[in-house]
This record gives sequence, C-alpha cells and structure tokens, in this order.
Amino acid sequence: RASSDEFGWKKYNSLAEIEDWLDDILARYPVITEGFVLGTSYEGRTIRGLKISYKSGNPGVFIESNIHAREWITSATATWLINQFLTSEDPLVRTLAESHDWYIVPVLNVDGFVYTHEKDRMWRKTRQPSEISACVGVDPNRNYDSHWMENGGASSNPCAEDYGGPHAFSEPEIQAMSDFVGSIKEKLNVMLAFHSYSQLLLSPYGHTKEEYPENFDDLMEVAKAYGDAVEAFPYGTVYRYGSAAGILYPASGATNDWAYNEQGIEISYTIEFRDTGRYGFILPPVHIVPNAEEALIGITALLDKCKTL
Ligand code: ING
Ligand code: ZN
Repeated sequence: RASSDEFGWKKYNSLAEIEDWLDDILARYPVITEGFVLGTSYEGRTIRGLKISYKSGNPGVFIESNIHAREWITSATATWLINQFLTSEDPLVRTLAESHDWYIVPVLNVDGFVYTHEKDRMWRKTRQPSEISACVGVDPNRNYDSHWMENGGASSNPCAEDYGGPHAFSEPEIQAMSDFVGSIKEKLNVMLAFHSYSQLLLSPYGHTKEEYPENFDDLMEVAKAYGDAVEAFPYGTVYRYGSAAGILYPASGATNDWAYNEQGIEISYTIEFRDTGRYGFILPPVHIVPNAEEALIGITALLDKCKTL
C-alpha cells in the first residue's frame, strides 16, 4: 500500500481502515485495551468500540462518535484521542488517560459512514428504508427513547433530515447503544456525543427550552471550563455553550438527553466541533489534528472541573 493510503490523521479514513487500525491497537495493547461489540447495523455491519482502562474502578467516560454519517471530523478526532491515550508521553495526557475508563465508539452509524465514502458525502441518517416512503434512513440522533418526537423536536416525514423514525429505537444502531450503555451505566459518569459543526457544547435539554436540568449550573460551569481551555490554546478557537434547545434548536430523542434522562448520566454533552460554517461538514483534513488537540485540551479541562463539583 502507498503510505498515503495508510491510516493516519492527515486524511480521513474509511471504515475498513479504522477497523484495521483498531485491530492493530488491540494487538499492541492487549492489557490496557479491550474491544467490544455494540451491536449490528441495519446492513449487517458490526459496530465496534474500544475500552481503555489502566485500572478498574476509574470514572467512566463514554464517547459516541459519527452518529451522523457526514461528520467525519468526529471519528478522526476519536481515533486521535485513542492514540494519544495509549502513546502520549505528556504527563497531563497520561494522568487523564490513566485516571478514567474510556468507552469509545469511533463510528456508530457505520452504514451511513460507508455511504458517505462511496455514494453521497453529505448523507446524515441511517440507511434503513422506510415502510411508508421511498426515502431512506432515520436521523439516529432523534431516535432515542427520551421525549421521542415531542415538542416538534423531530420530523415525522421520512424524507426529512431530522426524521425521528417510525418508533423510538427503530434503528438497530440506536437500540444497540441503548442496550450496551444500559448494561454499563453504573460505571459511567460522563457521556460525550461528538458532532460537527458549529463549535458548541450542548447540554440537556434538547427537547425543551422551557425546563432546565437540576444541575444546569454545574453543566454550564463544566462547559465553560472546556471553552476557556480551548480558547486559551494556541489556535484561540471559540466554543459557545448552553442547553441544546436554548442556544441551538429543539431536538428530541438525542443521545445527550437520553443519557441524562434515562440513564442517569449527569454530565452529558453534545460537542459540535470545527468549524463555524466556512467548510462545514467538508472540513479539510489539515483541521483534523488541531481539532483533536482542542478536544483533548477541552476534555481534560471538563473532567478536571467535574472533580470539583
Ligand atoms: N447537530 C445536532 C443535531 O443532532 C443537537 C445538534 C444535538 C441538538 C443534540 C440537540 C441535541 O441536530 C448536528 N450537527 O448534528
Ligand atoms: Zn450531528
């Protein structure tokens, strides 16, 4: 293979490249890492995850990435973080990596991700056909069973980009998330759902802006720590923060609301990475490493702040 075809962070990788790389990681770090299978996608692909644990009983952090197919920066960032947690010699990164148990799903929407590589770069949804329409796919980030389809936070039109699906958990990928996260929720302190783009930290709730979580002040303090750390980092990138419905738009059935409401994970965010719209979803690969560095700095600050709550 030509070196430019190999796995790395100078380009976006295909699902096959990411999976081969995960196999390498598992072979190279058999004590620290453990592969897990989240479940099977509509088209029959295995949805894989990686657990990184240096010692048992650490606070658990779950990272859900690439639930939206076209948001390639999310899996590029998730894999870069995995690599840092395993190989960095920076003492701050070592402390971060070794003092948490990480559950990372680099590509949740595997069918959609493959579709963006092979057919339509701008695909967002899953690839399960509808029974009532010729349109394909459900918005997986509207498909969790948490205030599903309430308050106009998702569309009932199968052709819409934010179609909530025929019923909650209609998408096997999202049912798989629910089963897996449900089975380890006692171990999880933090849920981070990676998205792009807009440079935002979004807390619950997405389903309403009339109400706010009981720990909303804490959630904002923690989000501020992330934003301040990223802005102080050499690139000066600005992240805004607030509740999803409060600063963005109403959206029901999203991961962070579900994790918060139904799984009791009190620190739960959607993170919208670079940029603010110049390139949008088609973020040039030169942004991968800077974006990932910012995520690392931000997550470090976020988890440090959590300890003070
Ligand atoms: N944005 C998220 C979306 O699913 C979001 C924003 C997430 C809103 C969670 C509410 C709750 O629409 C992108 N870019 O996908
Ligand atoms: Zn998204």
